[in-house]
Amino acid sequence: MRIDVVTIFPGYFDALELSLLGKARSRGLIDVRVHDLRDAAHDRHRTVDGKPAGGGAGMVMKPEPWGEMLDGILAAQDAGPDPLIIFPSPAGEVFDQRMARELAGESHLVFGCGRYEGIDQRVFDEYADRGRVRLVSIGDYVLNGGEVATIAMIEAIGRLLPGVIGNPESLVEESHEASGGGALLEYPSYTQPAEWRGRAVPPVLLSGNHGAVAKWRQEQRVERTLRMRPELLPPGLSGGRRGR
Ligand code: 6GU
Repeated sequence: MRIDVVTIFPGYFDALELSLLGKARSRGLIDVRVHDLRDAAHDRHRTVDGKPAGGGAGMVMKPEPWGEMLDGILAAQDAGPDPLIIFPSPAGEVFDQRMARELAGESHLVFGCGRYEGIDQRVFDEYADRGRVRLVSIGDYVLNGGEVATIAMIEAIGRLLPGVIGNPESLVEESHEASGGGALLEYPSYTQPAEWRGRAVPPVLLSGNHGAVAKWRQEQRVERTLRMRPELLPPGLSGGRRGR
């Protein structure tokens, strides 16, 4: 998968060189390129923002640097056949595991990270007319810009790409993955020692009874989901307690 990121803070994306994603990049599974928006701002101060038309607080990102940068990325010889441009925005559709899976099927993603009060609306309109654009939020809270949201999305998407995670089995049982028995939260995990500070590993996990372990884990998933995220429970697993 090819990923381009446009930002005025390229340093945020140094984090993508770490851990699994860093390994996936060095193995050529993900090709991430980070572009400094200011490289497309040509005045003496490399200005990327201006006062909001109509007045009001804060600053808005100017359209010209965005146009030059995105045109360059889309015109590159090695651009994907039908790139998807994602603008992280608290005003967008909410990112979840389903969207991560959907985006993991794309061949070329372009993330446009806005700062200040946002990007001039004409940038969205221009690229929506010319191709595919999505505004995506990572949750109902406000960040200072799209960078941290983009890192979260790249990590969620990247780990779903074939070959990135050594053991694909570890993907199926985790929280929010429907293939592991409904979109339930993950069960609690334990390792050695069998007792720590007077706290024992649940005996069933040391019983060697695989059926009993599977049953216990499923019960834990349902119980946890009911307690933490009742709205995720499929009807039938809730014991009729949904919304009560
Ligand atoms: Cl994608 N951007 C910003 N600035 N804030 C957010 C967000 C995105 N998602 C949640 N809050």
